[in-house]
Amino acid sequence: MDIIKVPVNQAKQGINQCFIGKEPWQIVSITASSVLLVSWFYGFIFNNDESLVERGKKKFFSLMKMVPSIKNELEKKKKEVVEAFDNDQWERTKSLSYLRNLPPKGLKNEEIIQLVEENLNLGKYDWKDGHVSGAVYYFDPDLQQLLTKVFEKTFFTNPLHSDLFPGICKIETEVVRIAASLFHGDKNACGSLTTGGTESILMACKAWRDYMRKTKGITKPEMVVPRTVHSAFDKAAQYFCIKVIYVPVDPYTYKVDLKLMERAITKNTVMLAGSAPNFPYGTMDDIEAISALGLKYKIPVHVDSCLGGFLTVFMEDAGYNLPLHDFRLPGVSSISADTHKYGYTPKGSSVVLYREKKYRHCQYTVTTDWPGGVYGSPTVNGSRAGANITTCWATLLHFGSEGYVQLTKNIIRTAKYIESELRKIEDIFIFGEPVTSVIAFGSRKFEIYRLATEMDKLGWNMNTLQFPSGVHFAVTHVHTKPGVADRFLKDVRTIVAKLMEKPEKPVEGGLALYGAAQLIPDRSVVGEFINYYIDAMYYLPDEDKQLKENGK
Ligand SMILES: *Cc1c(COP(=O)(O)O)cnc(C)c1O
Ligand SMILES: *C1O[C@H](CO)[C@@H](O)[C@H](O)[C@H]1NC(C)=O
Ligand SMILES: *[C@@H]1O[C@H](CO)[C@@H](O)[C@H](O)[C@H]1NC(C)=O
Repeated sequence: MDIIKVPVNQAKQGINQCFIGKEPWQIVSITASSVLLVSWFYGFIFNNDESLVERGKKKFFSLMKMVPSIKNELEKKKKEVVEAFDNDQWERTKSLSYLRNLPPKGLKNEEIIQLVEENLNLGKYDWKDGHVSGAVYYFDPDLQQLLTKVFEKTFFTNPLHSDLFPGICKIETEVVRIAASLFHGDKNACGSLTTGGTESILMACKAWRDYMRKTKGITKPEMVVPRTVHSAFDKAAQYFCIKVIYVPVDPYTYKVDLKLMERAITKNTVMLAGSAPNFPYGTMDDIEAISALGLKYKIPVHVDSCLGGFLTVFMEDAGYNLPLHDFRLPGVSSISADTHKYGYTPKGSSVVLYREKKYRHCQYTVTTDWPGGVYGSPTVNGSRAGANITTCWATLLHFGSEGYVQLTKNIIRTAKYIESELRKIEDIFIFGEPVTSVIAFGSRKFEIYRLATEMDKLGWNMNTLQFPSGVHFAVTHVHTKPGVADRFLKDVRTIVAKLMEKPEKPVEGGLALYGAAQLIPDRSVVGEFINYYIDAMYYLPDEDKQLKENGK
C-alpha cells in the first residue's frame, strides 16, 4: 500500500502547488478547460475514422489556407474554376433560353414535345453514332417505341401501394428473380430493384452494417474494399458512418492485392468487396479468393457487378471463359448489377441481390411509432416509379436470353478486337487484362490526357483516370456496328503518331486542370472544386446574359 501512497501524495502536492495563489473561479476554469482539452485530444487521436497522419496532414493544410497570400491565390483559382464549369454548361445550352417561371397557360402537347426535342438536341456528342464511351448502352427505335407504350400505361403506378398495384410488385419480383437466377442464386436468393447502381451499393452496405451490428455487436463498422471499387462505396460510407479501408491493387494485374486485403481485416470489419469488373480498368478482382477470405473470417462479401453484370452472366453462353464471381462461390453474400447498363433498360434501374432473406431484412427501414402509421419500405425511396420497374422488365422480356447472348457476343468480340489492336500500338500500354467491355490504357512516352483531348476534338468522348493517369473506353452495343471500332482505332493510331512527334509537350485545355489536380496533396481543395462542378449541373445563366444571347 505504501508504495502507492508515495506517488499519490507527490501528485497531490504537485497539483496543489500549481493552484497556489489562484482564486476559486480560476481553479474551476483551469480544471474545466484542461478536461476539455484532454477529451478533445483523446477524441482527435482515438475516435476518428481517419489515420493520425492523414488528419495531421489535413490540419496542416487547413492552417496553411489561413495564410493570406495562399488564401487569396486559392480564392482566385476557385473563381476561375467556377467560371470555367459554369461556362461549359452555358456554351452547351445557350441556344435555348431557360424557363424561370411556370408558363401562365398550360402548353399544348405538341409544344411540350417540341421543347423536349429541343432540349435533347443540346450537347455536342453524337451518342447515337457510337462516339461516346459507355453512357448510352443501347439505342433502337423499336425498343423505344415499345417502352413508350409501356410507360404510358404505367406512369402513375407505385409499388409502395401493393394493394392497389399488386401487378407492379409481381413484376419487380420477377425482375429480381430473373437476375438472381442469372447469378446462380438458389431458391433462397432474393433482392430488390433500385433506381441505379449507386443505390444498390448503398443498400448492400447498409444491410451489412446493420446485420453485423445485430449479430456481432459491431458498433464501429469498417468496410475493406479494393482501391478501384466504385465511388458509391465511399458514398455509402459517408451516408452510413462506415469507415472505408482501401486496399491497393497489384500494379501489374490491377486486381486487388489479397495479402493486403487479409491484413486490413479487423474485428470491426462488416464487409469485404470485389468488383466484377471494376469501372476504371475493367479488370476483375479475384472473387474466388475474396469469397474464401469472407468464409475464413465470417465476413459478408459483396460483389459489385454493376458495370459488367449483364455481360458476365451471358459470357459463358457467348463462348468466353470467365472466373467464377457469383453465388456459386459460397462466400459471396450479395451482388449488385445494373440493368440500366448492359441490361439496356432505360436509366433508373439496377438490382441488389442477397444469398438469403434474413440479409435483405437489414436493408429495410421500419418505423413503428410514426403518427402516420407503422411504415416500412425496402429501399431509399418511399414512393417508387412503377413505370420504371415495368419498362425494365419489358426490356428484359424484349431481348430474352438469346438476345442478350447475341449482344454480349458482339460487344465482347468488339472489345477484344479493340484491345488486341491497341496492344499493337507501341507507345501506349493496356492496364491489366480487361475481362468485359472496358479497356483502359496509358502511355509512358507522352501525357495520356493529350490523347483524350485530341480524341475529344474528333468527337470521341473518353473517360479519364487518375493515380496513375490513364483513359478508358467502354464498348457498348452502339460500337459493335460495322466500321465503328475501326474508325476508333484509326483515330487513336493517327493521334498517337501525331503526339509522338513532340512527346514531351504538356496537356492543355480542360484536362490540364484535371491532371494537375492529382498533384494537389490537400484533397479537400480538389473536393471543393468538384462541388463547383456539380453546382454547374444546376447552372442557371443571368437573365441579362440570356436576353443578350437569345433576345427572348
Ligand atoms: C456504374 C457503376 C456503379 C454505379 O452505378 P450508377 O448506376 O451510376 O449509380 C457501380 N459500380 C460500377 C463498377 C459501375 O460501373
Ligand atoms: C428514388 O431514389 C433515387 C435515388 O436512389 C432517385 O434517383 C429517385 O428519383 C427516387 N424517386 C423515386 C420516385 O423512385
Ligand atoms: C424513371 O425512368 C425515367 C426514364 O428513364 C427516368 O427519367 C426517371 O428518372 C426514372 N425515375 C426514377 C424514380 O428512377
